[in-house]
Amino acid sequence: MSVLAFDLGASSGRAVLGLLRDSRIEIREVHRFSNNPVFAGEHMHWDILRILHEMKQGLLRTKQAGDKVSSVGIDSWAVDFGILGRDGELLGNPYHYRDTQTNGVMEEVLNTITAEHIFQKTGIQFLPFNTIYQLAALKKRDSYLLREGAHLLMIPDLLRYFLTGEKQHEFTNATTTQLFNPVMKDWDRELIKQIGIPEEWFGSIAQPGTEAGMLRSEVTKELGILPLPFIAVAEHDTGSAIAAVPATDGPFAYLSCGTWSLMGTEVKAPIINEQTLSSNFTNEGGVGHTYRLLKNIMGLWIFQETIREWEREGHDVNYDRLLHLAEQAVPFQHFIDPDHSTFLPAGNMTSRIQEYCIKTNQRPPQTQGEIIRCILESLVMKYRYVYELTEQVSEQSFGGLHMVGGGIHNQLLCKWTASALGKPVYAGPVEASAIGNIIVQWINEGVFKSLKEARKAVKESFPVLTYEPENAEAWKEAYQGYVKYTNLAAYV
Ligand code: LFR
Repeated sequence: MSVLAFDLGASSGRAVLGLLRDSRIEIREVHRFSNNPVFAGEHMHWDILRILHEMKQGLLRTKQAGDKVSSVGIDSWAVDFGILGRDGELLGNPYHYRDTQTNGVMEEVLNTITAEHIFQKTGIQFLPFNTIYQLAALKKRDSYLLREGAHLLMIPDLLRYFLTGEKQHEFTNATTTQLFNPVMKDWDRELIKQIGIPEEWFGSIAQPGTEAGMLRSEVTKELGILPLPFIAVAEHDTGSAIAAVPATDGPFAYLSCGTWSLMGTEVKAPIINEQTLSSNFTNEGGVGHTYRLLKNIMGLWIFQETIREWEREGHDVNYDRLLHLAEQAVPFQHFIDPDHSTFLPAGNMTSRIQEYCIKTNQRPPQTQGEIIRCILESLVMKYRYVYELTEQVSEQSFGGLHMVGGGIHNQLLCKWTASALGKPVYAGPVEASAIGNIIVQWINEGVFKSLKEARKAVKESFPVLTYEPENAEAWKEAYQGYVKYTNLAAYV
């Protein structure tokens, strides 16, 4: 039976229909909309009601197209949340994880609770915008949310609540808060109390692939549609994307490639030790009781922000032209560490890239081609670094890299990734998070017996392009330069 996936990204959302024809999976986009974060006063917010409105449009268009669906699932970016008041109303607009309210907060928290303690309890990497630090930021500025709030819901939980009336957390997204304890398999209430947040905000947690509410009657009446069950899928988009990696045997390395680049491997239990702590790996919950041992890499964010900046300034930002210019530029001239904290917030990327190069004694890139080349080359060098680190911490070796997500439209990126790694890249499917969302709904329905069986169907249903390394020796040599400059940057 067809199912509907809402896949919400940091800059756009879509409603995607999943259909099965002769055991092949087909997908059809029924609605796409932009998701524009909004600055209101000092803070950056998500326009959550706009997203809800667009999701309703998605339900309506599905009906208008005559498509019958048996269930619905929602996935989105992680870590962000809304707070409900005692009467169940949403209090305020959810903050965007790139909002500056968390500046310096992680460091302050780690002065009172050690990183070892938090990592031992949660196995989650230290990112300044994790839910735990966003909550500590609210506490620090004595936000009214702490006095008035009664319940916390992560973004997909919140949207599901609006549509069904059910308040329920979902496992994969819950793990990203850095407040979930994978050994206790529940919220770490001690940690929640330590940061001064009411523990009543955190309720029961659903596993991906379980039913989590019915479309509420107000919405069925408003849209003139029949009631529909909602499934708690892997509501963290990265969890859904990795569920759709078409790897059917052995340990495998993956890269979910979009605004963020998430690189790692799948493990059966979290790996929590000194090495994963010191190299800041995370253990995020996945489908079928798996965990994603991975690192966040800043990804195409720097590239996208640079293009937005040029667009505002009225420059030609034709995508193919920019990639062509980058390919023509002289290789290996300027390197940045994409994960340097200077690149996290929005705005003026070009000058930040140039400043970074000056501070690390490099000639700053000037032309569009040089700047794009610098961004993409640095990114794939970072991929090599994290790929090798993943092999070390997981004590495995991989024969290549599965790349999934919208970023693989960028063929230059895929080609350079293969060259930088000196290993083949298997690119596909593009719509991995929507497909992962869909297959988990089908696992719930019994269409697939296991994640393994579902991945096999993904492999047989979607094209996967192989990129072989080119000029691997030159890339290997240039990697030393990348390591040198990013080490230097660690001290500026
Ligand atoms: C990717 C993603 C990453 C998470 C980041 C912020 O879309 O979900 O996994 O670290 O967004 O939520």
